[in-house]
Amino acid sequence: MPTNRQIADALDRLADMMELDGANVYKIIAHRKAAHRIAESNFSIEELAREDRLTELPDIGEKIAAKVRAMVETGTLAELDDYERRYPPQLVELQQLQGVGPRTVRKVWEALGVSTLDEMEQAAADGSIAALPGMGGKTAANITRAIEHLRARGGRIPLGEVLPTAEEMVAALSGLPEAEQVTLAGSLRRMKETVKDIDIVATAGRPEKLSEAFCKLPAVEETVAAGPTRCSIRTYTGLQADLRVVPPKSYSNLLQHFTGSKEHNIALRELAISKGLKVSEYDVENSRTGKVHECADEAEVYGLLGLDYIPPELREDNGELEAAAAGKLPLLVEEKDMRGDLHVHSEWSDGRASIREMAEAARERGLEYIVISDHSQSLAVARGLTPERLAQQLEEVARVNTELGDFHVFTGMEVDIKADGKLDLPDEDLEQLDFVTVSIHSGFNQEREQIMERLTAAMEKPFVRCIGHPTGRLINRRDPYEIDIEGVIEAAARTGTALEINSHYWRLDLCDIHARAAREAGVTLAINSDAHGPEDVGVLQLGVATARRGWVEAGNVLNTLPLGELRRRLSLPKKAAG
Ligand code: DGT
Ligand code: CA
Ligand code: ZN
Repeated sequence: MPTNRQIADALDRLADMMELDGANVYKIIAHRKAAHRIAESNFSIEELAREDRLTELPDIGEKIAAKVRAMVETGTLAELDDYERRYPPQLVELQQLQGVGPRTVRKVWEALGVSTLDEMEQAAADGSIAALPGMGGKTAANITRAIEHLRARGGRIPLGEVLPTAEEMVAALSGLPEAEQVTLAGSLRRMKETVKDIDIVATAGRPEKLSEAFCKLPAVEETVAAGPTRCSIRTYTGLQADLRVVPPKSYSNLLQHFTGSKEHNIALRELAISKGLKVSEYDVENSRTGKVHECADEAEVYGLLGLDYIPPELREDNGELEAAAAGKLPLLVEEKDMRGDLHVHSEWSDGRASIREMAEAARERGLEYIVISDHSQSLAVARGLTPERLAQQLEEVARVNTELGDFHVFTGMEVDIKADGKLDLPDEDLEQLDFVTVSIHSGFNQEREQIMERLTAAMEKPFVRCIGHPTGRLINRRDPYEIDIEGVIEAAARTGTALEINSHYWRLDLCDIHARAAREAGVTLAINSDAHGPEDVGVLQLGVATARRGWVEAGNVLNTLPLGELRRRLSLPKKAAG
């Protein structure tokens, strides 16, 4: 009875083994895609296999379907077993090391018999990897760092991969007649960039009914623990979700407790004790009189302690309690403050839709403007624009603007800062654009000084308005390039260049901490979608959440400006505008 997760894992492991073995790359990709499809499916793959309907799914061809069917019948994947007789299965774990390819893993295993993370760590430390032909000290150092990284990141999942499922669960439960209030809690409510699990808090007239319904949601693969007022399930995608159902009178205290963070709660409780109060997940108690107070809402919990209401995104024990006591919490930016999107791709480069389609989708979402910022020529894989094609694009933008009337498309570009530090198009081509964003898409492995020279030289240019995804990190996937973020923030403040908070769920770049530092330095931020299709344009939820976690107010964000004001800003030199 393999679960979706087990089937997907087996296919993924098979792909890993194929990589180790040097198999055809398209074959490997096909297995990975199928594994991904299965892992993302919210219904039983086993049932589908038994009904012989697997090929109805995208990404699953006849050959892979046959393997899955065999696995459902026999419980194992014969091809994987064959590979695992030839290579130690633990080698797969070593392939998860960032920047360590399968060829290296295989070579180190063949030469030194290294097959586990611990052995790899040892071999990198004692010089035996560095001594292998074609490897050297730099390879060994990379391996050491990659191991540290793998150990540190544990099993946390990017927020954007979990939020849709979590929101669907809350919506489904809220729709039940038994439900009164249902809310996300924990790190999801605080919109932390990675999360461990889904926490849901609810009140219901008949709690056991809600718990039952929870265990039967379509996304649920198995029930981990079930009781009338608390239960845990695991979804087909391998996520754990916990539900707590309490009587209405305890709801606000429980929500406050389960929203966390743990650090925030501990600090809050200490503060309470100093005021002769005791905060628990049930109520607030006066230690002297023993009188208990159940709060009607979270604001009351904070109010009893002499604090302003603290939005969930700030509850990390990073100074929010002091600010709330002093009445100095920021008025955080909200999604409804956003008036435009300054980083949008079209089919002119690697986007999937026309300029007009992107503009219309943005207008549907209530925005007033977008900047078309397609890639520049050196990004050949993305069909980046040459000066000639950029000139043609400008004509199309002008045409779209006359057609659209009440919505504005600004001209722009996401210009590559090439590895040698030069911008990808001549200044005279870029000067004519309304809004130029520059980004780094190559030379990731350069030394810090070189990367910083590239970025600061670009920021000195009067027409460069913004740095796109400033650190280049991909959550759980790729480290930032070597960047001195303080230096970038300082240069941005000095030159009046905006820094982007990219809302793509793998990026969230700048991250919350950097966004806060930028805001404190007086840097203007831009919260952008980096959309490549109409479904993504103006979708700024995660970027706004990241900004909020960085204490950012609407006034710190360039694209909260209404169209007329942004036009005026862009007509001024950027320092005066900044
Ligand atoms: P996660 O799941 O690692 O992404 O982060 P959280 O914050 O969702 O943590 P989780 O799920 O372990 O617990 C949910 C909330 O429950 C947490 O934010 C605060 C509260 N909580 C959990 N353990 C403790 C604790 O030991 N002390 C206090 N005061 N609160 C706790
Ligand atoms: Ca949690
Ligand atoms: Zn980019």
